[in-house]
Amino acid sequence: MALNERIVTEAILTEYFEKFKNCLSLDVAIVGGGPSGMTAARIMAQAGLKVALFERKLSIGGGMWGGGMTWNIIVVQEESKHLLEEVNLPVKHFKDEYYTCDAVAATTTLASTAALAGTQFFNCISVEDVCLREIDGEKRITGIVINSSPVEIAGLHVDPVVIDCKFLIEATGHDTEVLRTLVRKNDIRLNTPSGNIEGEQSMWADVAEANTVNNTREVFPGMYVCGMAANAAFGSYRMGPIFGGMLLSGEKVAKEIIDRIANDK
Ligand code: 48F
Repeated sequence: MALNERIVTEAILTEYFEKFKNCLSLDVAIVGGGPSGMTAARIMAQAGLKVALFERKLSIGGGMWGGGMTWNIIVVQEESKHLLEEVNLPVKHFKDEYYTCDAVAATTTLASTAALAGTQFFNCISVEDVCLREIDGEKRITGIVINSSPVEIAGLHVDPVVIDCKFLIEATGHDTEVLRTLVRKNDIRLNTPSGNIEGEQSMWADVAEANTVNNTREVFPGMYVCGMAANAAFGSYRMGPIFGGMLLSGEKVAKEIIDRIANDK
């Protein structure tokens, strides 16, 4: 039978918009497909939550593809290597508490295991704002405002659409873009020492790695920060090409939200 291009188009349209429609009301919307967001996505999807991950770029993976300075090897510490091993990634002991893994294998496997666990991926979509509501006298996040990345990149004046979520995970990395938009547009106070975004500091890997996990928390009702966004929100250091803190941060945010949703039922 001759190939029918119209059916190919119909298949894409039908399946994509069915997926989109099924995601109009999420348990968790993750913004940013770096190592912390992908790890959180996998663990929450495995726990049966309805999770979607929104990534501005075509490729999922954030800053993990290039290891350090494009030398595509990542380094993790002993206490985080289980998060690579549980998705069957080969992890090699280097020395002392340091382990290495191929950056491309790690990035593709974290994305693949999250997808196969049930995470719905929306790449090439930018989150440009959030929805705020006053519930029981408290303002909280109730959704995300999304647009097509090509629309954003071209600077076209096209209105976005909305997806509801019980929780939003801000995993946009160093720029904390979604949190910045929340603070810029609204007269609100964050759960940080100053009530504002504290800002990322220069390189100090030892302190930064531990702080990434400590700073992974609810920064505003309904919104958690993880990965580098957690350090930027709560004012800690950068750590460069060591990825253990990112993976552990994704694990922590996933477990906290799984517990919150279970307790709300
Ligand atoms: O920066 P990124 O990899 O986040 P992460 O999980 O990991 C940080 C490390 O890669 C590295 C590091 C490790 O030691 O310091 O930098 O904290 O990934 C963030 C992703 O979010 C996307 C962006 O394209 C990237 O892939 N992103 C940023 N803003 C938006 C967004 C947005 N508004 N909408 C959708 N995606």
